[in-house]
Amino acid sequence: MTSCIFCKIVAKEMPAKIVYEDDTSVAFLDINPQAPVHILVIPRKHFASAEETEEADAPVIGHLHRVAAKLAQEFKITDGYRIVLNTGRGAGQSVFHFHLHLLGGRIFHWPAG
Ligand code: DGP
Repeated sequence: MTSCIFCKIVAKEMPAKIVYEDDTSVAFLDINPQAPVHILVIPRKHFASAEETEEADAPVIGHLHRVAAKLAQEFKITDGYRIVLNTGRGAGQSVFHFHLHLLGGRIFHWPAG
């Protein structure tokens, strides 16, 4: 999708601090970190949000979670980390290309705000 900033990061048309990439996913540091470790894990394929996913996307979504878990080990935040999937403006989604937030390195409270 040409107007999508995350598609531009995937295509390397926009800079980002990429920490991992493979055939289906790209992970990079969030530009506005909310924790000492704040990484976005996204699919190369564009879908706007969880609301737009189809059954065929399930393996990709599962893979993103595996990537997040591996990055949690690499970034040494396995004491306690949070994977967040904001879906829709009411939940704070501001970029409409599916992405997992991987947050760690601080204490998290529950329920989330
Ligand atoms: P959300 O609000 O759940 O849609 O999260 C979008 C996140 O994306 C937000 O934490 C800030 C981050 N972000 C927005 N634009 C850019 C960008 O151009 N580069 C990077 N690295 N992160 C971005």
